[in-house]
Amino acid sequence: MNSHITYSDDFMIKETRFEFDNPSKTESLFTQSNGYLALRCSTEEAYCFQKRDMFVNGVFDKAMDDEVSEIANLPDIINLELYKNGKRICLHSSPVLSYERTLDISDGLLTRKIRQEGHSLTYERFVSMAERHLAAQRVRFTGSEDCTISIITGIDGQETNMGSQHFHEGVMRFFNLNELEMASRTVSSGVTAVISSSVKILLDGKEIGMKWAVDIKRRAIYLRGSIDVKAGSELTICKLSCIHSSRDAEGDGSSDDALRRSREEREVLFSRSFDDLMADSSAVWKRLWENCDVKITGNERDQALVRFALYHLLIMTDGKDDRLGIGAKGLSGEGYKGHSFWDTEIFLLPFYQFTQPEKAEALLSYRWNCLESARKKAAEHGFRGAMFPWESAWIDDGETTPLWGGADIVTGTAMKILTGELELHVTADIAYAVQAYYETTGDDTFMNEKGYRLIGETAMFWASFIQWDEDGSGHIRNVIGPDEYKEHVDDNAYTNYMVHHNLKLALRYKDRIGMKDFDEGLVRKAEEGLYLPQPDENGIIEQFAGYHELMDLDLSKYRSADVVGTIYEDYNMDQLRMYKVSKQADTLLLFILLAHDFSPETAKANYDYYEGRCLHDSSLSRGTHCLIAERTGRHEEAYRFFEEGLLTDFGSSLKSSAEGIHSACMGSIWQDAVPGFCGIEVLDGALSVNPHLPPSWDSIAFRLFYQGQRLHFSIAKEKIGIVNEGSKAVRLKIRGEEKILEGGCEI
Ligand code: IFM
Repeated sequence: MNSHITYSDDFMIKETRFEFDNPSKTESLFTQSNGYLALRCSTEEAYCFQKRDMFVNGVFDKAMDDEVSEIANLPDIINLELYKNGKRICLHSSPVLSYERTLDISDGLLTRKIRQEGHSLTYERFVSMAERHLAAQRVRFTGSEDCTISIITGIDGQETNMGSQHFHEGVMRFFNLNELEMASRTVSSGVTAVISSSVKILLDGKEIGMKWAVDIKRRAIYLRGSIDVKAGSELTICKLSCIHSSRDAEGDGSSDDALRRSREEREVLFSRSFDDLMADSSAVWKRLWENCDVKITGNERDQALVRFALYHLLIMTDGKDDRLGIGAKGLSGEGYKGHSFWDTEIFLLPFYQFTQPEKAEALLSYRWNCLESARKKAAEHGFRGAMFPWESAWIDDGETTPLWGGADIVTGTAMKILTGELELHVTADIAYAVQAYYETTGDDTFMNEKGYRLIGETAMFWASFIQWDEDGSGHIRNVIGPDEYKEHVDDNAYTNYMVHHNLKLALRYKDRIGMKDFDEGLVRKAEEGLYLPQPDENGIIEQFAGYHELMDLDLSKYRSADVVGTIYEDYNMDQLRMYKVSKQADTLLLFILLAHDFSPETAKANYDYYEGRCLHDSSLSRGTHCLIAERTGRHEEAYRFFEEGLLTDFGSSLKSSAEGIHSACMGSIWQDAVPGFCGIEVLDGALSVNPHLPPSWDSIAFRLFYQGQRLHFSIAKEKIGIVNEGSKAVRLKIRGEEKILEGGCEI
């Protein structure tokens, strides 16, 4: 367990000491966001190695021609430096008597309390859940002697994305001598961000007029002022900031409009108090937790870390703008450049469709809004239908996978990243997710407007992509499956089965697809002829054609390493192709996603065969292994994978989350705890429940939406209680037994 970040089951995550050499882990884990605006948890006063990031979801930009579109790091608003009698206050300035930084994940309030020789400080901060453009900070200082406190705080546009500057110099100005404004445009996407901050000073709770000086520098505007503070008096600095962009869904797209909205809204917001704004935000948080909380009794650690995952799931999207996906790191860091992957459809959507179906709908609609660009990608490659990008940013950015990655140990150059070209299964994953969403929600409106068409467009892509052999069999060649340690493979089992599912869905819905160029004949040929690798005499489904001929490798050294990807220190991608070693769950995913197409014996045999050959070098791996171990009766192993998943971000490694938390892993934690250990799935038009709780859990309680009805579950070892809080009946299957639960009733 991590030594400097602790948890408790009352929604508190605490940092007990500041990690000067590695501040980034806390910055990521303690990220605050409302799904639109996000702040990494950097401190007000600057230290080395910090990665200050502020993001507005959807503000993507390409800094240079040879780079890809990425989420742009906005000018920093957090900075707030204090000087006591001319000496800068920081954790080095006088002995620290006590320190703690807490994130209250029930309402997103961050508090840092420092007692130092000569004074004490309390820093508070939140990103409002009620006002999506607002971030608020408050600092309270009390000294043991009379002193003069000088304050420097402002908007600093000198921040970059690891060196790439996404913003022009912009226009900076101030109003009323305590309100700053910076409006700047991204260099290639031309999005204007308007950032404004207002600073108020209070002495012993009473607002005082402060004589500020304003500094305008290169890409930065600051307020500077000093005040005398008597011993024992409390000085409060309250900084409210508003961030708007010309990409905001509610705007008209122009810079002028962003500026106008910013000025209008902040006039109201800046007149309100920190506490008042916080109360509104807390009320929204309360409603979110009501639907999404998972209460576990018997195991304090699991309770706290499941909630920690829920916190991140609640802040990575607000579902209010269907032009936005979820980044692989949410909005908690620059890792993966804010891009969306299949992580959303396979690892995150189950959580949203069961707890906040409107967010799931918005996420699938994001793919819908990317449809034109996906059709373009297919056409450019000579195919039909829609070919979705492996990495996706803004809706018309198209494929955004970078071309170069880490070091190639053999060639001495950077590794070429081929996923953007070859990892195609995302297109079938999207179709899968559309159907899963439909089965859970029964949302006909979405299906009629977007869902059927998405299934048809994706199926058309595959039907045109499949290669035909003389014997009439169809093949999917030269791809990368989920296991990214294997490039240029043919007939990857995961891809082929998911494509087959996509084709089957398209045929099932053929009359509703509403797509002019849907070619039923071609889709049928593909569905009938696509090669599906079958279990061999040992029950094993070959991961791809030729996998069985590969050599085994002793993986113990890599499997026990503290960090992922250490195999790259010994092998490059060409060499990895020769070995039975996988980065993450690949074939095994089939026994979760298409579980009922395979026998339990096949699932077991494949789990035994592939798990030992997997390095779990992706955070997407353990959650899947937990689910399959659970389903195949390996309960202890399932729980071990669950624990490892819980610790992916929260564990002791200081580096693992430096560039952001792992969003898919957060989704997996929920999937393991709820669908996994409670055995929940939609089966033959009913919600099936078949729990097997880990030995250390006494009970679990949570809410789910199914077919538009909110259900409350309370499950103990031998007891399953379900209340239908909705008004319509739902079909359930409890431990295999069918039951109809009327609205307002319980069992
Ligand atoms: O989508 C994943 C992929 O499966 C493994 N590498 C990281 C990506 C983003 O999480």
